[in-house]
Amino acid sequence: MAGDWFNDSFRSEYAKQQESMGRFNLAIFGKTGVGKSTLVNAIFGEEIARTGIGEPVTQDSHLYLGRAGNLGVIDTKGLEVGLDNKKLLGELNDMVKKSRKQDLSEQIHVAWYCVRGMDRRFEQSEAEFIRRLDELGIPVVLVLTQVPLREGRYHPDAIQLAQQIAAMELPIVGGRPYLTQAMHDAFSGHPAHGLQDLLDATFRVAPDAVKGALVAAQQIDHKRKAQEAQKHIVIAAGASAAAAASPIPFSDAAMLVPIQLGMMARIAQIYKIKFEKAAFLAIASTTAATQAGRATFTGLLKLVPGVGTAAGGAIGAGVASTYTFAIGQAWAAVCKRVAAGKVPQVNGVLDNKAVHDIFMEEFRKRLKMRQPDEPPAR
Ligand SMILES: Nc1nc2c(ncn2[C@@H]2O[C@H](COP(=O)(O)OP(=O)(O)O)[C@@H](O)[C@H]2O)c(=O)[nH]1
Ligand SMILES: [Mg+2]
Repeated sequence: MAGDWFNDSFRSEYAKQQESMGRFNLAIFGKTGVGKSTLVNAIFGEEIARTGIGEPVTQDSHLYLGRAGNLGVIDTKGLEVGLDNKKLLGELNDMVKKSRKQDLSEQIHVAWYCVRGMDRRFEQSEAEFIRRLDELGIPVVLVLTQVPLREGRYHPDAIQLAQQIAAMELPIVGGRPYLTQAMHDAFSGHPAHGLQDLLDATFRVAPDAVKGALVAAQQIDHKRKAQEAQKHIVIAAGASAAAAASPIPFSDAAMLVPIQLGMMARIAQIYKIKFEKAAFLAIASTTAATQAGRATFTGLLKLVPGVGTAAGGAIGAGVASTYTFAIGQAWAAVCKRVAAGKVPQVNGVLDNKAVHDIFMEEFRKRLKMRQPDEPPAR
């Protein structure tokens, strides 16, 4: 089957990229009902909610790890912060110590400590819990949840609580609570608020090596996704230029394919597109599997200016990088549109032709642009 090489290669690149992105792990604390799960859903989407609370991190543990894609959420079940601090902190201590010997992707990177903004109470036992989290080396973002906002003003009770907490000089990110509302408030008609600030604070303290996973896992900051996609397009274009540093014969352009598939797999994951869907989209975009295999993928190469006229059909660094760059931009355009739900469907299935058109339009557009490393046309 013509499609087999494509599916197999793409699957392997997808797995490699998933592995290299790792997992961002968020621990979430606060009393039952303050809105922890709602907040996680608002920022990371429904997928994490569908996985349920997850698995206990060890046998008999009250800490549960739920995983979805590049995200891990550590939640508590059966113990309450404030009431069961000793037991809870004991279990956390065990988890942190054990995970220090493991990969960064197994560690807790950031904690959100949630307090309902209208509760008017923040107990000493909660402050103590936060200090202990800090001592365990976990950055704590303090979140006030369900804070009413009207005509640009927070509810005075929430402001008062925020000031009271800030005055305690706790080891919290930014030195103050983050005021949020995770849902559209049907009563005041006010939309959700404070989520981007909370996410930005989380980015500030997340380890660099898992920031990519955090970019992919969150679903409210589209700009960060676009920037992350650009970063990987530039990397892949550079790798393609290096591969063709001494010009390669046209027939060897297949050596660029793994670079391009890796880039496409990475971008798909930045936009939370699962393998099966990504493979379908990639085939629709490039028509790679509908014709005679690998050579078809490189068939797009014929559209790159300069290729047809190059002596002996050789591909140099400039052409290779332009080619990969244009594929990256075209693919990012497809992923972005799909993630936004803006690609037409036919009988509940994404429309092949529409996907191909989005890809080709962007691809051709990018080929017309001069690349930064290309000498001006004479
Ligand atoms: N209006 C409003 N309701 C919320 C908000 N966050 C949570 N809720 C509601 O509060 C209840 C408890 O939320 P949940 O996320 O399950 O709390 P958890 O126990 O801390 O995980 C649910 O009925 C939510 O719909 C919010 O930001 N605004
Ligand atoms: Mg919950």
